[in-house]
Amino acid sequence: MTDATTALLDELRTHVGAHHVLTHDDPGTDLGAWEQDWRKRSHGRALAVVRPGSTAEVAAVVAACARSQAATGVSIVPQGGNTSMVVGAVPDATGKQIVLSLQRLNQVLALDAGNSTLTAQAGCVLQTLQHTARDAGFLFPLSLAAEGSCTIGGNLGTNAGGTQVVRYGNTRELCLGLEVVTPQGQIWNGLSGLRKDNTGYDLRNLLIGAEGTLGVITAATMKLVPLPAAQLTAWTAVPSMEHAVALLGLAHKTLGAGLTGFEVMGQFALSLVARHMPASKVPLYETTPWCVLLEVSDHESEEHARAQFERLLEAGMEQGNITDGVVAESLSQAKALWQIRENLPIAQAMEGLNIKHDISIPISRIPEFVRVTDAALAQALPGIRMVDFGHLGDGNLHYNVQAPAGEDAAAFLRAHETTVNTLVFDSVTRFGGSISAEHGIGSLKVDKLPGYKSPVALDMMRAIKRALDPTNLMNPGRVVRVQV
Ligand code: FAD
Ligand code: 2HG
Ligand code: ZN
Repeated sequence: MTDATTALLDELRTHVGAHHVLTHDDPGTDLGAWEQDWRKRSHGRALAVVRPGSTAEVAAVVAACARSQAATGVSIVPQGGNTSMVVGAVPDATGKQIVLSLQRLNQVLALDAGNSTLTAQAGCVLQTLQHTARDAGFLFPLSLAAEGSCTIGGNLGTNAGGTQVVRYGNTRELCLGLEVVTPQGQIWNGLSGLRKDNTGYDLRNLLIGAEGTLGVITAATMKLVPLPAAQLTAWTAVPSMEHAVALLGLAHKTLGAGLTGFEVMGQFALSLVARHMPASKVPLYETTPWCVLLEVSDHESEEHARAQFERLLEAGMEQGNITDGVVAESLSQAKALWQIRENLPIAQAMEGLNIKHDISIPISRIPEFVRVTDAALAQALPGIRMVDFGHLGDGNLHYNVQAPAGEDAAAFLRAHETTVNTLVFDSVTRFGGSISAEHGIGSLKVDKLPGYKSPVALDMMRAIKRALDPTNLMNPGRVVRVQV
């Protein structure tokens, strides 16, 4: 370690306290939890994991790193819950990156009932925001399977989607203000809670979805909505993706703004839950290619919601879009159905390493996309297994690929991941879609993006990155590569 690096680590200890600067040299310290990503796609080596306890400490850490960068070559990887799907929050292998963990900034700061807003520090776990809102009679509607460990800072960093976007929008739509530490270590307090503010460039929306490349989000003011009087869940069997899309149209018409979730799940994907989590009783999947999970929220009453749902299911059956279905009779039944859906990523991980896609396509074109792309993949790589599921209500599919049964998954990925990605992304492009609808670019897709994004858009992105972070201190090699 050079003198400059030793001096930097000493300075960081003075800012956050010695026991919040963790290094490999500390006896008995294992940094694996911060260095290994959730999907086990990358295990890097950090110079240190630094755990500030306040915004001022985050600013001091960033400023110290910025000052020493020329001498040390250090850079910063912001990390929340480390549930990134695209290797966005772990260090690379150089041993020169600081993991800036936001986990100690975990407080809800304020709930303004009159303004229907909640302000929380960036390291606050999503579930804490949900519970705090509920205790005050509100709903915080961001919902995803990682909600017990992902943080609001990470949700904002990735502009996370989840299972209620069809009604409430992505994280960006739920955010009214941010507090941010800039790459120079300055603090921007934009926690206004205002619903309207046209005083120039929208810095809040620029920082959201920037994956930690433009600054560190330290706190956020989020919108709350009234708690619905009732929420109901239905699980249906549908005979094809065409029918699933037709059912979505019918659900919009019948339920109006009440349609809160519309998730599609392929037979093979569900079979993985049944195999790896035998305690979950997966309904209907054995005899149908697709199941759809629907959620309605109602501001009148449970009876009203049930009547609407029954109307939808009857019409769906008459039109042949649904072949069978169940409406959850209790909250615990509804939870069990959602649990099956939310367990899909874990069941897929239990099946082995895999190739994930979080693509979006205009909804009307999804059936043809799936047919054409499934066929092309099957021809290119006979035996591969498609783990398809996702947020059909938002036109967002997790069009995932698992190695052929019995084949070594790591070897399959090494040999074929590029072929699979290229084939899928080319097809997405032909269908007018996006190669990432929710998980972001991270480092897994950073070298793919230039092939699928307009060069003009990429130039603007690089110009923004260079203007805000001219020395490439913040999460380099993520989203867009720049030369400094
Ligand atoms: P991390 O993984 O720690 O970080 C993610 C990115 O944000 C990184 O680039 C990181 O540098 C940056 N970042 C983190 N904190 C900050 C901060 N304070 N300031 C600036 N940048 C920051 N995503 C969806 O969109 N929809 C889903 O339905 C969904 N389901 C998931 C289910 C499972 C089981 C898992 C494991 C992941 C899922 N994800 C989903 C992916 C993941 O993006 C989200 O879980 C979440 O948004 C990441 O939050 P995190 O705190 O774990 O962030
Ligand atoms: C989900 O919708 C997440 O469950 C994860 O976005 C998707 O595992 C996946 O591919
Ligand atoms: Zn998703």
